[in-house]
Amino acid sequence: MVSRLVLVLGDQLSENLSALQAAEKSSDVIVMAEVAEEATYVQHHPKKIAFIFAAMRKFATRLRDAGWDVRYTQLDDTENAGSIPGELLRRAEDTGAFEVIFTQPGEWRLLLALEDMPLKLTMKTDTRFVSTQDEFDAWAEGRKTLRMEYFYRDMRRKTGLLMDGDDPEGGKWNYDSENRKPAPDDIAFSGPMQFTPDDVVEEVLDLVESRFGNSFGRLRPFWFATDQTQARRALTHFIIYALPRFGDFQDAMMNDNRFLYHALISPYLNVGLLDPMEVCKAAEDAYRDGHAPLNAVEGFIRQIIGWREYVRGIYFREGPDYPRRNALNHQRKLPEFYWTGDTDMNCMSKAITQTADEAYAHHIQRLMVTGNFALLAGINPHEVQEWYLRVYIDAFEWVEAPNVVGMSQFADGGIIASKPYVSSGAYINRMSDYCKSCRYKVNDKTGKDACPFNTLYWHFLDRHTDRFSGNNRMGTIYANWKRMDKDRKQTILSEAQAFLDGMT
Ligand code: FAD
Ligand code: DLZ
Ligand code: SF4
Repeated sequence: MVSRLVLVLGDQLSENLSALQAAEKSSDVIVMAEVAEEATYVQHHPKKIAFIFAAMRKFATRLRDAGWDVRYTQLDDTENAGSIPGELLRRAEDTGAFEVIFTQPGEWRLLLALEDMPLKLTMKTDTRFVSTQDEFDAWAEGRKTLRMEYFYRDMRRKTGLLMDGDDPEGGKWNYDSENRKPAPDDIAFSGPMQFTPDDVVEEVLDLVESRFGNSFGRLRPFWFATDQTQARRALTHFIIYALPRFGDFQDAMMNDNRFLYHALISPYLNVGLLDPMEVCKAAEDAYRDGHAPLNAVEGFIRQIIGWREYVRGIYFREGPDYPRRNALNHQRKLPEFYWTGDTDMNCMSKAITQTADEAYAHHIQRLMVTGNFALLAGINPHEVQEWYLRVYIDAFEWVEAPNVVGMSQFADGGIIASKPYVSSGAYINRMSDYCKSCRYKVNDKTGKDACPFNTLYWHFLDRHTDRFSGNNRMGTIYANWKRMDKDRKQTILSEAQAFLDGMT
């Protein structure tokens, strides 16, 4: 007699998952299911669906090899109930189980659907994070502002990573000021480790092609790791060949190099093929062995035990309405070129085309190109949020929504960002070689060739004067705007408006 079902979701592919830890191999049954509802609640990039299905199938095999009874449903199985709750109910009927153990899912949507089920539910904390939600909430309680930097310092103390007794290694907590070098002439790193699809992956690719082939994005070539061994090899490859220069060029962007010195491990971390502490310890070892400098290793570790943990804390603290916030009341619809890359703005075209091909763009492309443009243009943040959730292989709402709604679009009213991440073309020109091959001229502030980021920048600041002119980090910018000649201001604003009006 089966006593309980144990749910393992597509982003819970870790042997140390709390639900598995709480289960009995001899009597419990694991439920894993490829379901239409998860594959279509947004129209994901085909690479993302393929990655998750392939990794799920391989993880199921691993669990079976370890002696678990796994009931796995493939997408095209005729009895597939189409949703996670539906599959649990079907398996409960088949097995006679009336209790489900599950680890807290990473999205409110699914958490609320599971809580609605007519079965006995035992939800376990997701222990694959450095911080618990209770810890985060306790840290946040009573603070006027929730700046990541202070949370990050607590995580350094908690983990002992890059600590020298009670002090930060090297005497400073944060080496970001050393990590802003512009795009170099060339890159010595040949990119992330790529894997040739095996039979399991090929079968999934055929399935995804037939069912989701018309979605935004290219399915093939597909080279991502789909199991823990491969993901660990990809991590080692990054640590050896890219980490030493990760810090220097973390914010740079290049026409002919899509990955620079980035790790491309977010999909592996987010579905559980890599553990955050394992990743950070590998990076710290590289520093202690003299292989990688402190600015690179600290910058890398901060992204993982700082930003990654912090955004998760914010997502669950703020509640299910967070992804729909719109503090700046931006209502413009997402322009069509976000789906085609068909725009004369070279930076946008490059970031979008790359996203379609790879289901990946690095942080600064997401924040300072596509995100910056959407914010300047006043695009509805919910449409922007859905776009990011659809197009990136690493997108799960707990990490995607705070980055988009909070950090990038300022739509949470400033919980995450102390000021909006907006810039004119000058920033993009400084950090990339995009402007050299653009039909617009980055140094033109007005006129038919002027870079649209230049006029839109002032248009944004002007229309949000009431909200931001008193922000002490934006005082100089507003003083410059105020000093500007009235006619020039008018020209800038009307050119920006004409650009917006011409956008479809
Ligand atoms: P690297 O640059 O090599 O960094 C190493 C790791 O640090 C990443 O793998 C990631 O796990 C972590 N990390 C870095 N920055 C962040 C961050 N801001 N928040 C959380 N973790 C971070 N990351 C996602 O995992 N999923 C998303 O859906 C996502 N959406 C984003 C949307 C916007 C608008 C922005 C600005 C950022 C978003 N990020 C997201 C954060 C970041 O861009 C990606 O984590 C990173 O680009 C992944 O590539 P990488 O592994 O090469 O990262
Ligand atoms: C993203 C995703 C997709 C595309 N498909 C599945 C699936 O078929 N089965 C599954 O268990 N999980 C899938 N996932 C991941 C879930 O959407 C994810 O677990 C929730 O959004 C919570 O983070
Ligand atoms: Fe982008 Fe403007 Fe540079 Fe063109 S000139 S690449 S639009 S920042």
